[in-house]
Amino acid sequence: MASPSPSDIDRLARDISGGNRTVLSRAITLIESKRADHRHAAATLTQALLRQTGKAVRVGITGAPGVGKSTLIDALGHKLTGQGRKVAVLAVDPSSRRTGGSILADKTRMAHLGNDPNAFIRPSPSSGTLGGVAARTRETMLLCEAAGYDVVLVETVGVGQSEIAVADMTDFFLVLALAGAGDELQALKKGVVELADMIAVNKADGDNIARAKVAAAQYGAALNILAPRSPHWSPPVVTCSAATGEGIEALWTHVLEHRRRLTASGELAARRGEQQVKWMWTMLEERLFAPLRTDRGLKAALPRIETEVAAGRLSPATAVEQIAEMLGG
Ligand SMILES: Nc1nc2c(ncn2[C@@H]2O[C@H](COP(=O)(O)OP(=O)(O)OP(=O)(O)O)[C@@H](O)[C@H]2O)c(=O)[nH]1
Ligand SMILES: [Mg+2]
Repeated sequence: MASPSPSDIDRLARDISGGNRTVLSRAITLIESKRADHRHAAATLTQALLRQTGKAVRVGITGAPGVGKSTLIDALGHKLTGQGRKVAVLAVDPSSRRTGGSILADKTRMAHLGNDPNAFIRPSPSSGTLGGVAARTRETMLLCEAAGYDVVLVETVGVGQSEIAVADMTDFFLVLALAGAGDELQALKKGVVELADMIAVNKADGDNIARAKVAAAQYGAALNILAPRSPHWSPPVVTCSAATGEGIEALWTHVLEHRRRLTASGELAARRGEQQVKWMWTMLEERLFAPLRTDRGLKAALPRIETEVAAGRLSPATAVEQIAEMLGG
């Protein structure tokens, strides 16, 4: 892609505000680019659109692989577009878990939304550090808001730190769980539950309904002993079936009620302000650390320096001096 001129960026901004999906996709590619001139153009673009952002209901959705996140997003998203909403679906998946074909995989799993003119599905940026991938997704979310999407659903698999990044870019964090197999305790151990604004035990259909209800009761008991994330909200535990659609409407009602309460108390605005500052630091760190990952000389020298430090031949302080010198000060 050529380097966009200021007038190109003006045009991009106008077309995005007008809801042009092709241009939105192109602008996201700009955001995901590693080229410095693209980064600069992307930053100018998001700044130009900033006033038109922030209006969406931002929901993060996590849960173990296969718990039904994509299926739930498809069912919920379809319901919402049916109510006249415009829904953007994004993902944060920095692992190489998905290679090639990921768009296809997600679009096939999202049979309804994949063909819905009021839905926009964009898979996770595919490479980079978690901080970098998540920052790109957050900027993409802003562009989608400027393009008129008023619900943004961000999927992330619950196996690492990516849940925290997604909780930090959304207003409501939904943890999906399953009944049985000690899953309840695992989720608790990983600390994901502390971030949850709601837990939904999915696949509550067929023979599984009773077991799902038992699991929900266990989660409820576990949540009771944790300090809630907000003084204005006790995270509910519900059961649902993304496959049959049972419980999906109720789930959304909780999201809206949460929003009503946190808006009234001023907590939503405060949370978003804190998130913005946090992202500034994440992106700054990302930028300052970039030479460590890209500079050839440094990349070659770092393993040796590490070995020397580990062996006690080089003090960490001297190592830092050496690295800083190579970084140019
Ligand atoms: N019975 C039943 N099956 C479901 C339900 N939701 C999802 N599934 C099935 O579970 C499997 C995994 O669903 P996905 O929606 O792809 O799960 P995911 O959490 O997005 O998975 P990853 O993206 O790989 O982490 C698919 O075969 C779905 O059809 C449900 O509510 N009930
Ligand atoms: Mg999925």
